[in-house]
Amino acid sequence: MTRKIAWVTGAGSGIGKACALLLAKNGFNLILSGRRRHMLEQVMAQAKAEYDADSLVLELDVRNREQVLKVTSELDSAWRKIDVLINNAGLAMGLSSFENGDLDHWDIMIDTNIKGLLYVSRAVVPLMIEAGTGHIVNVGSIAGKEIYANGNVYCATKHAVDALSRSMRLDLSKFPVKVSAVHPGAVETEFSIVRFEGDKEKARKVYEGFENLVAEDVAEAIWFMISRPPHVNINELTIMPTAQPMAGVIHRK
Ligand code: NDP
Ligand code: 8X3
Repeated sequence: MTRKIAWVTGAGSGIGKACALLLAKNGFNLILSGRRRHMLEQVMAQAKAEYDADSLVLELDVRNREQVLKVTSELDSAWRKIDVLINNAGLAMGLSSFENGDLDHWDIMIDTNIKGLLYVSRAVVPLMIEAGTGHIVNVGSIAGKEIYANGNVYCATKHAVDALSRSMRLDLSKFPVKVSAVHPGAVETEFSIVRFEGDKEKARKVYEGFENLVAEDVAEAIWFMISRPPHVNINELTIMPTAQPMAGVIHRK
């Protein structure tokens, strides 16, 4: 049987990497995109060695509209029937009260989390419509369901992901293309290291004194959504560490 194809954005680390490997384990070939080619190539090698999955590595910044449209339109016929798209690439930058917000950080978050997700989706959706099937999973956040102190613009971008997920589902279900969203709480990945611009000590403290989620927890939730039969769509799923009952509240020992 031919293997299905999943495109995972931001596949070189964290949740994206865990999704890619779990999908490979479950019989998918992979399109792996992100800006750091060497990280993607490591995932490609692991997916091949452990699960005999083939991968196509795309060094791609989701903010680059022309590049996103170009690489998608130039996909070889063997890679054009994309069964699953996981819009995972995203980031937080900074954790400042609104009046101190860094405008460059705001631009990067808006360009990546909202516009990047839109560019990739807009490029891939016609291929799914042509195939008459497809499933898009948007990685939102608890920050897209609630707000927390100093989360301001990151929360706004993830609220946009939530609204877009619902809008995309409304518009695309007629083809039928499924759209789901997963909204995780705190997951220890490169997320906080990126948020604090490489300050690993500050990032480590975010996860101190409680059991955070790991990337594989989120990947398993996403796999549950992807593996439902054609007539079932999991619209959204919020997944939190038990010690984090809501955004911004963590019970630490
Ligand atoms: P990571 O930093 O480990 O992963 C983020 C991935 O996104 C990286 O692989 C990065 O790759 C990629 N990426 C970032 N910017 C771009 C860009 N402009 N173009 C292409 N790829 C990009 O963190 P996570 O795994 O935690 O984050 C994955 C998603 O999960 C994000 O959308 C995040 O907002 C969301 N999330 C994370 C939570 C957490 O607590 N960790 C909780 C809730 C949601 P590269 O740098 O090579 O491009
Ligand atoms: C990240 C979730 O709660 O760490 O999207 O901000 S949280």
